[in-house]
Amino acid sequence: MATSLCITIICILFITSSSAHDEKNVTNNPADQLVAIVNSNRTAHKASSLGNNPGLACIALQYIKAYQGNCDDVGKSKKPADSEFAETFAPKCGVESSTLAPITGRVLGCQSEYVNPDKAFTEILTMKNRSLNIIYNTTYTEVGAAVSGSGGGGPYFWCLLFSNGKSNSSFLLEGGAAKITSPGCFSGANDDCSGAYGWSQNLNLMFIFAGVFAVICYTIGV
Ligand SMILES: *[C@@H]1O[C@H](CO)[C@@H](O)[C@H](O)[C@H]1NC(C)=O
Ligand SMILES: *[C@@H]1O[C@H](CO)[C@@H](O)[C@H](O)[C@H]1NC(C)=O
Ligand SMILES: *[C@@H]1O[C@H](CO)[C@@H](O)[C@H](O)[C@H]1NC(C)=O
Ligand SMILES: *[C@@H]1O[C@H](CO)[C@@H](O)[C@H](O)[C@H]1NC(C)=O
Ligand SMILES: CC(=O)N[C@H]1CO[C@H](CO)[C@@H](O)[C@@H]1O
Repeated sequence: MATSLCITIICILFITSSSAHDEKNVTNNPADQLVAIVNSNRTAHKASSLGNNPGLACIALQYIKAYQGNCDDVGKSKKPADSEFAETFAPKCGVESSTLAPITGRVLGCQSEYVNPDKAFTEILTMKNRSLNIIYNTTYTEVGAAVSGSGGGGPYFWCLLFSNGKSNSSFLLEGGAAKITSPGCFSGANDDCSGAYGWSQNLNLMFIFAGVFAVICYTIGV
């Protein structure tokens, strides 16, 4: 009895640790993973694959921050005004104002628990059919994605911004790199980012706990 329980736990441990490893290998950034999911779903729906623009993605992170961690405000009339993109979000990122292009699509989702980018896409961002219509719109050329917990934990916001600006010449960053405005991750910047801050620590804690459990098991079982 104790032995089979032990084997089950070891199996679970093995599966969890190997899937966690896979996740790290993709690009180590949930915002980049989300862009990859969006592009694969777009091409499956005969829409083009979009450029992953770090300037636009950094603006997406500022967009999230404008909600100040209030999940309940998502989908209500409290959404930031269009003028804030140019007046507040772009300067915070160091996006050159002369390179701003129209933001023609935005999708925002929020949930109290951290989920992986696949789940975020299917459960949070595409829950409403209206969001899918936005994501599959054929007029875009670029996308920027961001994910953020409001400092040290949930709720977790996921944001996609779309634009029809010219690739490689819109949302350009002063000095070529976005100002890092943690907590949070944004896509296109080639940086490792452990997603919503606090999540990886929880995962590690879980491993330590499971490890202790396995040792106890071992002592009882054999
Ligand atoms: C999006 O793509 C993923 C993987 O490519 C797939 O599992 C999922 O069903 C797709 N979702 C939609 C809404 O097409
Ligand atoms: C796609 O987006 C453009 C720009 O926002 C909009 O004018 C157009 O109606 C959208 N198309 C669809 C099919 O939703
Ligand atoms: C969303 O679209 C699918 C098929 O396109 C339809 O079956 C479903 O009822 C729609 N859901 C809502 C909430 O409109
Ligand atoms: C943008 O830059 C990338 C890499 O520098 C290049 O591969 C791509 O062709 C460029 N796209 C356009 C539209 O100029
Ligand atoms: C960035 C990184 O570590 N990429 C690796 C992911 O895993 C594949 C094969 O499993 C390697 O070929 C990559 O180098």
